[in-house]
Amino acid sequence: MGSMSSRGHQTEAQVVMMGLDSAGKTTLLYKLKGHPPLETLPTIGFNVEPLEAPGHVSLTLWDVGGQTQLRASWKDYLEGMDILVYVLDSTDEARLPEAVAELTKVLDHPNMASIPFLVLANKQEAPDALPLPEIRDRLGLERFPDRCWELRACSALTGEGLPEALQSLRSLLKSHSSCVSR
Ligand code: G3D
Repeated sequence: MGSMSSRGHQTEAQVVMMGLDSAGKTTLLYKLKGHPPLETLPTIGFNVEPLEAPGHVSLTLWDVGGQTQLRASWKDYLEGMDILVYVLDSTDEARLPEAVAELTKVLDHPNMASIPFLVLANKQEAPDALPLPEIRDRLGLERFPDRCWELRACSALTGEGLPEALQSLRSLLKSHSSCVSR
């Protein structure tokens, strides 16, 4: 179970961000932090950054490397997390089945049983991005009717969709207690 806490109006939460390599996790992390675009290198291990989100939400974001050889350690990051953000590259149709299979593996882990999750269909500004309804169909998340989750379109490059993604994050964190009691 997570370590979410409230101090007055402030909510503090641990957020783990996963997804295949090149999905855009590091770019997203830096965009949310307000850093200018930077050249990213594949994440070996993890990046961790604090983030003050609107609505008095104080997040600690764990950006976990997504290369094949690092995925076996994903489960180690689930302990103590309040929410999972799973980032998809909407332009990478070829690896979408692999991305869905990896997400399913994470969701099947016992530590994820009561944790809400937000799927971000990233790179939506790209002309070859798969549209959100198609991604929704291909994810097949209806298989998890008793879980708290949302799917959002965004672009870590332009920042489009990120305020809405943070809004979803906030409402999923609020629903955390009802997920736990299920
Ligand atoms: P990762 O941390 O998930 O491995 P990165 O992914 O953040 O390193 O991003 C991988 C590549 O995708 C980078 O390009 C980055 O600029 C690009 N990218 C990230 N987000 C977006 C987005 O929203 N739109 C588009 N078009 N590209 C994005 P390079 O060329 O440096 O490999």
